[in-house]
Amino acid sequence: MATASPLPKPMSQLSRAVSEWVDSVRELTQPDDVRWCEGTKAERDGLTAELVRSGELLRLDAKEFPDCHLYRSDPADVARVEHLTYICTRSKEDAGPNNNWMDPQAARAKMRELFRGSMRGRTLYVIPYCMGPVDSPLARCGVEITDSAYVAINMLIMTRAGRPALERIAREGTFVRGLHSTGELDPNRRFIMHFPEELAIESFGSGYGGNALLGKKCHALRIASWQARSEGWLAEHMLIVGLRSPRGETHYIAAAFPSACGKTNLAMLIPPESMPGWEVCTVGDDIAWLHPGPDGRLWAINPEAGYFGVVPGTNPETNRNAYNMIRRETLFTNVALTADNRPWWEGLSGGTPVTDWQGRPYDPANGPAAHPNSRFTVSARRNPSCSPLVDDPRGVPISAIVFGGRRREVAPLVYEARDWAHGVLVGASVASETTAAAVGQVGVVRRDPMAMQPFCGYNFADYWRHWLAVGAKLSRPPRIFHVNWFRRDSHNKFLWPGYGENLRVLAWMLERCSGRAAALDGGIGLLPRPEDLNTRGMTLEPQTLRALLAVDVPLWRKEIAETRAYLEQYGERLPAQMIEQLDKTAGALGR
Ligand code: GTP
Ligand code: SPV
Ligand code: MN
Repeated sequence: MATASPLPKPMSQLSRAVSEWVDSVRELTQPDDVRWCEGTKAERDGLTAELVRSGELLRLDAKEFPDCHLYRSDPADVARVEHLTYICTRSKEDAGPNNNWMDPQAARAKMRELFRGSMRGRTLYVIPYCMGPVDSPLARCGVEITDSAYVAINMLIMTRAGRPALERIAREGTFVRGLHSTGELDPNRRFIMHFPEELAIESFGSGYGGNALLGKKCHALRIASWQARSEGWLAEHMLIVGLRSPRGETHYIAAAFPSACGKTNLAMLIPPESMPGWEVCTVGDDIAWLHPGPDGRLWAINPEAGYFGVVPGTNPETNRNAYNMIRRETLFTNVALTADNRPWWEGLSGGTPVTDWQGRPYDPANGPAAHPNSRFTVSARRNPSCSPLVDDPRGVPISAIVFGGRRREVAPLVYEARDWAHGVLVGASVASETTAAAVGQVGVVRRDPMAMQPFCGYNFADYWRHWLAVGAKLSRPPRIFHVNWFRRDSHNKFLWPGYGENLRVLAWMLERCSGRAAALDGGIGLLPRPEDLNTRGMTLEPQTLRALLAVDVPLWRKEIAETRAYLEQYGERLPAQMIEQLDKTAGALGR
């Protein structure tokens, strides 16, 4: 006799801890309705259709951009707000000079008042999610509560969200609690608070990106970096890319560049035609969780399931795959429109913008047509070079770690650290020109250690100590490199073509990893000689390549003095090894 399969349990009954939390938030915020997200495609399509009906989403030209939509954010809510982002630990020193700090009790009280009644007239969405493959021991779960359907749709694309995540939470009993409300979008009533000791996030008054999609920077970096320290791993602002050389060797590289400095592009790199036989696969484009493995290597998973990428500059010439990826099933935020309802942004060669990102008739006097921090949200599966290993619960083994910044001078195209401890100093010394990814001035050089300045959930001094400790545990540590794709000449032109051509630099790194390539000691670290880089098929003047690989000693002495002054701010908590490594470099450059 056939037995009818039982109806699945309602989501609200799967985890008592989650339900009780939802009830308490409901009481505080007073929503009209509560909806638990199952994580199905039908659910996401339904939410999207609702937002199209309400006018919050605009359907784009179905012929050229099928299943693509445009969302326009509030014009004063277009990027991360670092000055309103806080780490709330019992001890202020645990947050460190690198973070804004608030006493946890004071912060909770302040946020309680903001959240009180904030969801009246709105729907509360409950989004259980898993950062990483749901069956991976390296993955971690969270639940975001939000009153924004736009945020819910983004989370459904960016994470493994829904019933399987909630089932894992019910089994494990722990999860990160992320509470979000858009409030009135008043910049004076906007705060992004983190309580790492309680695994909790409270975000109010913004609906944008890293401020509101709490699985991303808030959970997978700020809270996870705190968890990672106590559990012996690393949560980093890194892409993960796999490279198969013509010899048939596959290596994985993890690279940390500050926001809007080229992670997505490097993760999706297309080999130049003059480098036949190379294959590239993307594991992740923004965040990596790195664990020492039983084999003495470092293993990485990408905790995310989608890309929240910078739109301007994406085109068939810079990256054909990225351009094709966002021509279907993509949610655009703050791009411009052409007369035939196609999305438009700076850097596209065809099309003419008629409506700017704010929905006004386009007028160049108002600035760029698309916001410089306009973004696409798209499933990683849409990436033609997506690695089949994205769902592997073990992750991938990392051969090289790369740090980089956007520097018009000083930093050469590439150099290699002497060893792991020196590599930690190289990472800690990263400085980069600011970009539109965060509110504030663009183009000024600031310190951004490991590209984590906005994202490290605890004191950088403790973080570098932790990096040193993780390295000491690895019998086969990755080699560590530094790159700079953004060096410029006296006419302000980029010296290096970048994008796909960056493979030439990665290829040298892999030759170093295999012990086949030579390097010169340049004082700051090990550099390729011009002839060590494969430049076949490139039009690059020999003097340009020499300039790209030059170490300007007086400029570097100044850089080292600045790094020293920066590190000294961390006082007694700074590991002595950091200054020892700096002294070694200073000594090598001569005083
Ligand atoms: P976040 O999502 O903010 O973390 O940014 P990201 O690090 O992923 O940067 P992304 O790859 O989106 O690139 C940011 C901007 O830099 C885009 O406008 C790119 O077109 C440009 N860019 C990326 N790679 C290169 C490069 O190698 N050379 C040059 N000149 N520009 C690049
Ligand atoms: C970044 O700023 O590094 C991003 C975009 O990746 S956001 O999600 O806003 O953090
Ligand atoms: Mn990023």
